Amino acid sequence: DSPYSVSNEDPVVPLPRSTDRRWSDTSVYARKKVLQFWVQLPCGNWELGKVLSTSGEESVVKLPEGNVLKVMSETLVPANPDILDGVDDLMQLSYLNEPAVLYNLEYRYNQDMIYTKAGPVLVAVNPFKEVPLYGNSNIEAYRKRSNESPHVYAIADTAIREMIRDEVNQSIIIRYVFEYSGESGAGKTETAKIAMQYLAALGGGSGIEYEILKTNPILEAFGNAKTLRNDNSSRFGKLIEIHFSETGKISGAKSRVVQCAKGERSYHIFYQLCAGASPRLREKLNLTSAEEYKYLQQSNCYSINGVDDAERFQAVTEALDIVHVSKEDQESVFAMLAAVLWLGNVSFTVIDNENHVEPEEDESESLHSLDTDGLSTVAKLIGCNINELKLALSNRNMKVRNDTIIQKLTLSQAIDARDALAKSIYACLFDWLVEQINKSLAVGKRRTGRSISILDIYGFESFDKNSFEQFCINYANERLQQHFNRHLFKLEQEEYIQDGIDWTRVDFEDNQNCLSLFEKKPLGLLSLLDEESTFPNGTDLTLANKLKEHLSANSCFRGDRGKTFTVSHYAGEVTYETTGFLEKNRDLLHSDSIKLLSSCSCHLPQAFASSMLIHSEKPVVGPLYKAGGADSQRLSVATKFKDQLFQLMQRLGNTTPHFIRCIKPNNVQSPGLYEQGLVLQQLRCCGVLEVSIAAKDPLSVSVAILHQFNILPEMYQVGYTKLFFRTGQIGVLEDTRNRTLHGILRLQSCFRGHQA
Ligand code: AOV
Ligand code: MG
Repeated sequence: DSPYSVSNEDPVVPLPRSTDRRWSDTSVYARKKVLQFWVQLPCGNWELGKVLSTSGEESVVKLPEGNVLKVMSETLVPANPDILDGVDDLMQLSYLNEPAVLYNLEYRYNQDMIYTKAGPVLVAVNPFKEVPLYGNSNIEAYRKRSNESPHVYAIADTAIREMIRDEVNQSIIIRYVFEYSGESGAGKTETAKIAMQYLAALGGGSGIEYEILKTNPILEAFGNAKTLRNDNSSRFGKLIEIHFSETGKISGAKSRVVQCAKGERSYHIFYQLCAGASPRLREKLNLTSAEEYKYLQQSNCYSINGVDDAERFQAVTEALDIVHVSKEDQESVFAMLAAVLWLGNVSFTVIDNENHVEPEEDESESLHSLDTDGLSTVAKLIGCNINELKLALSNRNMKVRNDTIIQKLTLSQAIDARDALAKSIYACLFDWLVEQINKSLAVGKRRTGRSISILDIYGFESFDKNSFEQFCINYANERLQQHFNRHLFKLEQEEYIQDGIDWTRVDFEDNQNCLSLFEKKPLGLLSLLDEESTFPNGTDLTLANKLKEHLSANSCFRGDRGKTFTVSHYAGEVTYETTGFLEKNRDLLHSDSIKLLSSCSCHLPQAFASSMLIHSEKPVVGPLYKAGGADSQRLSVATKFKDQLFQLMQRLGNTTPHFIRCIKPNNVQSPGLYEQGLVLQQLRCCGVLEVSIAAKDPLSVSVAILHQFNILPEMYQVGYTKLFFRTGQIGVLEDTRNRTLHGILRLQSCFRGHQA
């Protein structure tokens, strides 16, 4: 049902735009016996065709269904011989072009071979179904190296071996390329778990590996949410570091999370708590069903297909037991969750002061709360005085010169204050949990061994409207991309130098310019944002104008109309709107709310309050906060994010990286559906194609091969397009080739026998 129909008698002449990387001279390929070509149909898909005849600049091509069409010869792209169908490594393809890569990945995907190498990078195409590639017998096969097809296990295995051999820490960096329209669901988190599974199986025996695997259900319950695109979408980035003792046993682990609030989401744990809490806990927390809570009503979806929330809740509490979070602490955690839910139900009404005359009041309106039921429950759960809670949600202490004045909040300010408090409690709770897990898995003082880190983090994002969150995420990805580029660049260089090949450097795109745009001080995006955030009169518009005024000289920056500006990221252009930037960067939580938390009788809110202030990392003299003055002691959100990112990059900087790129073959989470256009878009953005194609200068590769087979340099000379051999050398090469091919065939038949 191609949108494109041609009759056999009357060849249509579609003339697709010519691009580079295509060939121009059919006769060259005729001599090379290229029989098949890729033809791009107007819909964008590629099809294999045979050239029937060529005249002038045009060729007549026959498609598989028998359709015949006439095309410009220069638009034809050579296809690989059938024998190369489905090779393990894209680098083995004779013709490494976009349709060849697409076809190879699809060919493998259709046979459940979801992993393929692209040189040093592992490409993983999400199968959206169970594939028989995992579990103990497969782990064993990779451990023994009896299975060498590309796999996350193979990557993890290489990481372990290199860690031991080189005594260097390793990292496995899992990323998706570019999210255009929402949550990715490309398979990063699953891939990270598969890698952990392998490491745990190999480094087993100390007992701690079980604990490490149990951190997954906890972090997912508290950090993941169901979204339109992914039933288990991660709302945080994670680096888990697994430590090994000198004897190769796992000795501990540490997780670092990078969080950038992605709006109000309903995390799994809320539904699990509502569905799975025991009657006693329900009563204690005054819990009702998920449908009763405003925060959970927003998505209007209370269950996930095939998931039993009550069962999951039991699994989470068991996992918490295993990582040594005491039952008491677990109850405190659940109390915080209930407090967040009940906060969402606190509502406000505006009352007219003319009817309620209060002498000191000079404003015409003031707020009145509210649903006292919710309020008193929240106060009870966090252990504070109900009146203080009321005040924190409806007033703000402001410091003006040496006086403190009390300002009444407007209705929308009060709603913001309430939501900010709920978000902060949740964010602190998540950080607190990570800290508890880390304590439980701590390596202790005998930290003599090495580690392997696994990074599972969101990729570039570009939505219809891009705000502060995308700004932070894309900045992080720009940094990771540089890490990736530089590593591959180094690998390439090393390989050629090792082979003694005088290699004119292939210039890898460097994104330093874009990073400088973000990081330069004082005139970079982050500095200017922070500066504007400290001005009380700063607005989204003044911020936008300021950026345009100072940054237009950078070629990665473009000032657009009004509040928008565009950044040329590595993966493409993204247009940001400064609406909400300042508020989000200042962090809406007011000192009154922090003060409230620190006054609570429960230990968790107290701990949250002090963690918020200590984060300022400035020497704090005197009381931790002064009324109205605390904001100045807290870091901006962007700066905090940047600090977290730098810590993370520092960890990664000292490791040998291994890269896995997750590819999403369709947008509907369906098995067996491979959309060429979508896959190609991802391959193009992530640099896999560039890396492979750049590395494949045929002449250098040929010379490298000769070197590998010990053909001495005096036995040949290198011309511009050909190698010239001394007499007799070709025979030697042919022999070598026959021997090698035989070896490979033997191996392949062994392997097939093994599989059957
Ligand atoms: P993500 O981490 O990349 O998305 P996930 O790892 O959560 O994506 O994968 C999404 C879904 O794809 C999973 O829930 C599985 O159903 C399926 N899946 C992924 N990998 C595999 C695999 N190897 N085998 C079987 N099914 C798989 V996000 O965190 O949303 O960016 O935000
Ligand atoms: Mg994920």
